[in-house]
Amino acid sequence: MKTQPPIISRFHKNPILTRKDVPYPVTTVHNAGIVKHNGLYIMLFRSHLENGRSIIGRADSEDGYTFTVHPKPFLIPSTDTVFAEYEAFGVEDLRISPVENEYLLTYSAYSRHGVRIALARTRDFDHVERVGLITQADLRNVVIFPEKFGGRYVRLDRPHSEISPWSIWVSYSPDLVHWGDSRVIMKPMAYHWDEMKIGPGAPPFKTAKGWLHIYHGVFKTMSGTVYRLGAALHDRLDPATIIGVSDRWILQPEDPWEVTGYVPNVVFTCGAVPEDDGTVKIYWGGADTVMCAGTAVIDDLIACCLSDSRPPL
Ligand code: BMA
Repeated sequence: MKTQPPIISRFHKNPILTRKDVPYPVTTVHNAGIVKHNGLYIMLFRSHLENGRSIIGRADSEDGYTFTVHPKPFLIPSTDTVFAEYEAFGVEDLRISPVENEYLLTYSAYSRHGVRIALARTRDFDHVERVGLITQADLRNVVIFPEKFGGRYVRLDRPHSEISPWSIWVSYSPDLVHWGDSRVIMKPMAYHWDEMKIGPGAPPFKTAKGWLHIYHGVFKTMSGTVYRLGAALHDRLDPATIIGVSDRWILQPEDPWEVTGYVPNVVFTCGAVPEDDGTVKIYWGGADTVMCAGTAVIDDLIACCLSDSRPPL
């Protein structure tokens, strides 16, 4: 049988960013949130320090591929108030959601109490204000929809329990601080490429057919796990309703810097930028070590979700 053509075309000069591009000492550059702000691509990437803890750096680009890293990190563990207690072991995997006139930043905050999600806001990427710690332990991978629904913010999150491992849930908030009305909307599928766990990836973006969400799915093999990317389409008016989930993955580790690195066999996304020409630039960390980019035609991703679909639950 002929294999299907790739949905995502990798940029020919991947990886687009490595630790060698960073002017302060780090051991990795990966899992970056990204957005286009006033025509400039702003990437907020995660780096491991030599003590094994993570911070967030900033890199800017005019074309979405060639990035220049700022001389100083963008976000390091807070030394203030309650955030200091819960960010003490590092900040990781930041996502950027444009909502109304600001950008909401969600990231994993690690401490001796576990991992939880912190939320910050910015309008210009120069001034950042921490808003709150918006989950208990142990949750990671929260993405906020770029629009409010019925006056409320909506997020996808990822609780885990032995009974229902690592699934995607939806929660709502009137004020970004208090979240509730939570329910599960998508689960890993048994004996499938995402059977071990799934988690929110890039903040969803709006298309003519619904909100497109690029998520990650994990498969456990005899020699470790494989992280791949998949696509799900959510209803335009009710994002808790999933219209279709692509049965096949849209990206898997293949390039040497995705297959080998700090954590082998990982492609992990925290950001995608839809363009006016009907394509989307997708960014992913390769093997928790470098940043990579690729493009896809948005209609192709939608087609995967609608015509080659598997049940979300
Ligand atoms: C997940 C997170 C990600 C990481 C991935 C692969 O659990 O820690 O940050 O990219 O594992 O190591």
